[in-house]
Amino acid sequence: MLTAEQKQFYADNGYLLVKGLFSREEAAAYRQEGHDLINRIYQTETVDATWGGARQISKTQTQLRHCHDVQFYSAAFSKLIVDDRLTGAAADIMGTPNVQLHHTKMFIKPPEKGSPFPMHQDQPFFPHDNDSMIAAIIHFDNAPVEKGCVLVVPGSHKLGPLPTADDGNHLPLDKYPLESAVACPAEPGDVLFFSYLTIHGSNVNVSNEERTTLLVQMRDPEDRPSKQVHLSKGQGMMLRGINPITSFIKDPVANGAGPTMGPTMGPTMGGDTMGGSQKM
Ligand SMILES: O=C(O)CCC(=O)C(=O)O
Repeated sequence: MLTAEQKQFYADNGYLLVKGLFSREEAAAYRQEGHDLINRIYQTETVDATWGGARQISKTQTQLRHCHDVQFYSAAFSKLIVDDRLTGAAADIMGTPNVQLHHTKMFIKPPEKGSPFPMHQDQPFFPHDNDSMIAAIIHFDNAPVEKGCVLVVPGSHKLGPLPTADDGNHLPLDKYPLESAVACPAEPGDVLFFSYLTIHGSNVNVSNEERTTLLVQMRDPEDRPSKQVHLSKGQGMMLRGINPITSFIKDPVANGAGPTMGPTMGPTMGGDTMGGSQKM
């Protein structure tokens, strides 16, 4: 799926932006599906998924709309997460034929006030024994710098887990300012892959358009959770290949599957300041 050059770039940098993995037409259709879903949810839910740490970055009041486990709300997303183009690239990056779902989450960063994410590693939220975990951020619309595209620190996946700030699971804001990272502007259909050890974050959406993305977190099924945290209903679903661990069927919780977090986890559970390992 990926070229030798792309694999080498990922190995060196801990991230890879794959241009046009999906067509613009596909991205537009998924965008519509995602916005329809969020509109259905937000008729009854008004939870803002903004992290506590984000409030320290932005002087203005920002907002973030989200939905976890989107494949439980629309079959279009079930098809998307098993798409060969996505899982083939993920398999190449992780160096395994087998790709297992950890969780999905869609974010819509509203225009002019879409919330930032302080720089962080995903590892502290769901540590695993072999660090195979990667994220794939699928862009459903344009994500230039002014829309708060994702920022990464190249090569930071080689540093291992880093100490987090006292008030949450993000990195200290003074040591890891958003300005110090490399921007990954993207177009509809582009997919950004990165390791759960790669330092990343994003800035406020100050444009006049929404930024819509779906993050799919994936792992090698043989890489076991070091802690039983950040469980979700769809966790453990095979997206590609097989699960060599057959005991999973008998003991799904031991392998990481658990109750769904729902579209929103409630205002006291969200973000990086809840004192636990859950995050939006
Ligand atoms: O979508 C973004 O801007 C960043 C999301 C992110 O860093 C995360 O969910 O870990």
